[in-house]
Amino acid sequence: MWDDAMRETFARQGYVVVPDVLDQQQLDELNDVYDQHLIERVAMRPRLGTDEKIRFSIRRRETYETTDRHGNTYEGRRFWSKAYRDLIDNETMLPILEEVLGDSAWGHAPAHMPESLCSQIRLDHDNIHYKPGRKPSDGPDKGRSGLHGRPDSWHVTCVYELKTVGPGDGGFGCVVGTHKPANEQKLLDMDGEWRTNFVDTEWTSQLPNWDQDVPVHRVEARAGDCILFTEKLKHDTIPWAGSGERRTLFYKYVPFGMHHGDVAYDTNDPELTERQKQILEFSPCWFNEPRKDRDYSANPALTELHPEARVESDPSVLMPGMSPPHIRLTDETRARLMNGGGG
Ligand SMILES: O=C(O)CCC(=O)C(=O)O
Repeated sequence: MWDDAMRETFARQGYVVVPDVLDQQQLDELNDVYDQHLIERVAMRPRLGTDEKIRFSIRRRETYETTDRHGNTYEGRRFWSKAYRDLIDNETMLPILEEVLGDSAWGHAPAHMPESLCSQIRLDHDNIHYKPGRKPSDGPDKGRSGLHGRPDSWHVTCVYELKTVGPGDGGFGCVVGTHKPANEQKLLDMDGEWRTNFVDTEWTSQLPNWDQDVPVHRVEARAGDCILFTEKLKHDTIPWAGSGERRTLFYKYVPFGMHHGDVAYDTNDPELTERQKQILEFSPCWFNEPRKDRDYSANPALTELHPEARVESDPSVLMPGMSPPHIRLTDETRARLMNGGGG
């Protein structure tokens, strides 16, 4: 399935649709749990005082805390059943993820990551997007915040569609090729507010001066397909216009030792397999440092640098046109590494 043609498409576009990743039984199981959450949500709506038009979000509905063997606190479980757990190490997507996150030529893993760690990828967080089917009388759907993603990002996302996304429906959209800095520059050079005015829909329009060297794709997919995209790519949510529901799951992975959102999962869950636990567990040491807006003081292990940490990733290993991952470090760490030969 993951052959040179798909690799080439992914390298050129920054995303690729991997067809038929989930079979009908998996889809049924995933949709059953989804249905259950929707029913509970609808039952809650009158109590919450919301009305029909409010954007429907299931995220963060169910959270609870547990603590792992290192004393790290985990929160959140959201949609959880065997079918959801099995997505953590989906047999089609996992080898692909290990390659694009483990081989530094793709620009996600730092070039100085030792070979032995290359296959130890981590699920950093997951998201769930839902949209009810739309009628012509419904008001505008606003989509999201605007195009985001940067060529020096290091995470990769599996987008599982639980319902088919057809032509013009909306959902995942991206600017093809902008995971490469030379193409991103074409956006940066464009006059006008390109982040929000990137696509023609019933409610939005593309800038008239859009550079057609960097076309926008409204990505279609069948239920069971997985859209694999690199977060280097400029992407966003296109307003939903489909008459059917949008049911999409996002599983976001990082290379070993690279902090990103660090949502944290309960790795004590007895229902997880050993492999799933490994994929959910935090790395024991790091090649970058956490975001400044998080407090890691209670979890010093989450800030311990790997002995091979460097201030930047060697770009000579990259495929043509790609960017290395940005190695986020504090000024103090940077100075220390430079003085110690980690420059
Ligand atoms: O709705 C979508 O498919 C886009 C999601 C997105 O922007 C993201 O995952 O960062």
